[in-house]
Amino acid sequence: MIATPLSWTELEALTDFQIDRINGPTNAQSRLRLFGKTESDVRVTLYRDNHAWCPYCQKIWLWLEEKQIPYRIDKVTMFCYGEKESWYKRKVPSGMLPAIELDGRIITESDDILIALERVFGPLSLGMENPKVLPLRRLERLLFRAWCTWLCYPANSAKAEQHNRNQFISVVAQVEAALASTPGPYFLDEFGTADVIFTPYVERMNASLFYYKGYSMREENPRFADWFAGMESRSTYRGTQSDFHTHVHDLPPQMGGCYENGEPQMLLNKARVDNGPWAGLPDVMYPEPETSRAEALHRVIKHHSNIIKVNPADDNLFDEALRCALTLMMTGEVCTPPVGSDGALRYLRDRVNVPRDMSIYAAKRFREALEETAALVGDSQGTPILLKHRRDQDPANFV
Ligand SMILES: N[C@@H](CCC(=O)N[C@@H](CS)C(=O)NCC(=O)O)C(=O)O
Repeated sequence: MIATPLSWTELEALTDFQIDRINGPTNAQSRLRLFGKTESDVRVTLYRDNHAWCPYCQKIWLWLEEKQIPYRIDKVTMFCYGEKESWYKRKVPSGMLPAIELDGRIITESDDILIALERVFGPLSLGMENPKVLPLRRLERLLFRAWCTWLCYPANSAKAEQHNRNQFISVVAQVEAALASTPGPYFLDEFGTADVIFTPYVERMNASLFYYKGYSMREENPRFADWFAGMESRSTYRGTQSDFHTHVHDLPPQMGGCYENGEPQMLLNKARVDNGPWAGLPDVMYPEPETSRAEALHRVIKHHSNIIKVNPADDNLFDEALRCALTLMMTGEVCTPPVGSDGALRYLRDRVNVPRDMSIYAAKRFREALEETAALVGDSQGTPILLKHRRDQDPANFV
């Protein structure tokens, strides 16, 4: 028997996913975080990007979550996704993110923000200017520069590519040595500021080098592997964590380009990140929560009319195709979507953004269901993801 897709009402009955956005676990959708305190305790507003992409914002976000400081979140559009809000330009004329408002005072520059927050709320373990943290902050910048040199500039010969790779790997060895000098998984004896500082770019390095260079930072470096596992044991980090697919397609417009090396392992990794299977990729290693499918369904139902509206395909055709994918994800029943919907399903598969839309395992389940459903009717791909800007993801379409 050929299954017919469930209706939106029937699908809605299959998820009871909900989290407490104010006092519950870290998540990208919150606008207010209280950690059991009251609104009158809020002294901080964090201005961060709508896409939960900005690495400097992730640093402040993670710090506030770890310290459990009550705060508000106001989301702002980054230039490459759409129009910057005029209210934000009045507050921060450069439009740069992140910024915070602390007791009515605007502060920009992520390091200055952390120092200002430490002065009011105390450091997260050892602070930004502690003599044990300062050399680690310098090491993080060294790693960042070696990564940019390898990833973001075209190497004009195999020798130059090898040189850039060796240079990056020699800095990674220094970071491995720093991690090995403490008994636990973190940079210092206990989790703290140094780990927060390394997190955003190490996550982006792990993704981008896997995809563009065939190099698996997490799998090839045992101390980094332990550090990632330590980070993934924290619900704060899990709430901010992105996946390989999101990072590798968000980075090029932000970094001014990412350059593939064309090596066999790179080509395999690229195909896997783009087309799946997404389960088992080294972007996440903690066990999958039981709620991942229910979370994906809940998030898609909430935004389904805008998801259908922005999709290049005919609305009715895509509505049915999307319900086929969701039916498969929730019930295992295979529903053949309308002929011609394969490109539309893959368009969405390529635009699920983690953690903005849903958490990492939910996105893997959803991408998988979209791909399996698309494959029933063809191999058309969606409109390619742009390299210069991502206005296909303009948050204005989802208000
Ligand atoms: N040095 C700054 C860098 C911040 C930065 O580069 N922010 C980027 C996003 S990652 C930005 O706001 N760009 C403007 C935009 O894209 O709208 C800091 O540490 O806060």
